[in-house]
Amino acid sequence: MDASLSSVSAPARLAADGEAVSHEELALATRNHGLPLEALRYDVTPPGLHYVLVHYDIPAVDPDAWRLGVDGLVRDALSLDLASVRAFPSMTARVTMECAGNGRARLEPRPVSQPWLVEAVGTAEWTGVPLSALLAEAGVAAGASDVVFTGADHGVERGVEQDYQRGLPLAVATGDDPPAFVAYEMNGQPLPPQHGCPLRLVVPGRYGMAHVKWLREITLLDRPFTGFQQSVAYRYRQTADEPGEPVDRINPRALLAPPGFPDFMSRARVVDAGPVILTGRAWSGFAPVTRVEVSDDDGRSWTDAEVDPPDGRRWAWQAWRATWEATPGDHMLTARAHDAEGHVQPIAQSWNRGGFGNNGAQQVPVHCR
Ligand SMILES: Nc1nc2c(c(=O)[nH]1)N[C@H]1C(S)=C(S)[C@@H](COP(=O)(O)O)O[C@H]1N2
Ligand SMILES: [Mo]
Repeated sequence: MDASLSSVSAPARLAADGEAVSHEELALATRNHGLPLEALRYDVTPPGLHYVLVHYDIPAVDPDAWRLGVDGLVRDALSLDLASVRAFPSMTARVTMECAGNGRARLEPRPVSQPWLVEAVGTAEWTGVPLSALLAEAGVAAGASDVVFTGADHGVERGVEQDYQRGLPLAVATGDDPPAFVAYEMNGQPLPPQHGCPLRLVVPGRYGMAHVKWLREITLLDRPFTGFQQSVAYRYRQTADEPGEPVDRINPRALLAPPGFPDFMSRARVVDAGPVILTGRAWSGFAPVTRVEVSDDDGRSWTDAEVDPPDGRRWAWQAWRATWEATPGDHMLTARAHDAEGHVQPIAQSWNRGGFGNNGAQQVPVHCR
């Protein structure tokens, strides 16, 4: 590590037994807000309620001067202004995005980083240009196997100064399933600053870190990208020194829109006895959700909810609902999702050093009166 940066950029670490969330984690948590869980009622997350995760700063951007480069192993390198990007045939897709660190704060020991509970998720209607169209225009040269996407934001992380960059195999970048695309609109409006204005990558079904914001360069390589966000961060590891497995697809998860009304501090819910309609959303980056179960006794017994089919919106969350006969007393509501490839959401968190891909079931304490 550069000696001048070692004083400001700490290595990854685990919280000590019983160590509270620090001011540093709180600073990250206030910058990077989650979806208020009641916003699960909207199929498309309204502007401002979609979760936000920014590693460094939101960069200063002049959309009129913006250029998207397509270079590396291509026949004709491109430098496109926004009008040229918008001139390609467009596509629109409703896509659920979730941060790979969702669930991290409940792990024990806790990986010290952005302390998400369960709310690092949102669904937007993104409009843009399929990557395959941009790459066809540039002409992919022989030998190209991978693509690296570079954002305009710059920072230092665990001592490594960098532009935010992520790679994808060419087959994923240009495949139809899912179709990766460069978006310039979110919910029918130009991208807001925090979501990547003026351009971002969208890779449906993949955890958030793949969806590079403030996208300024697309570079074709003849080998996999091995930069920090690919090879150091975003790996499933049990120990600090193993290479680990890459974090990639979104694991299945169901979330409940908390019923009744909340207590200000604890967020515990209050409902009246009798039938309560439970609703929520469920998604999986592997395959459509086929089944959601709910429990009012913290996962000891389960009942099936009714789940909406994906209805052509394969990459968006699916609504579900169930009627719960609430009886006086305290209950712990949970839900779990199953997908068409047989992935079942676990009740307990599965631990890894970065706190990634944790889809342990949500717990919603409810007091019924
Ligand atoms: N350039 C850039 N792109 C980025 C990030 C970033 O810090 N810089 N964060 C990534 C991560 S970790 C997530 S979870 C998503 C969050 O997207 P959102 O803020 O639009 O919800 O953006 C990804 N794209
Ligand atoms: Mo993330």
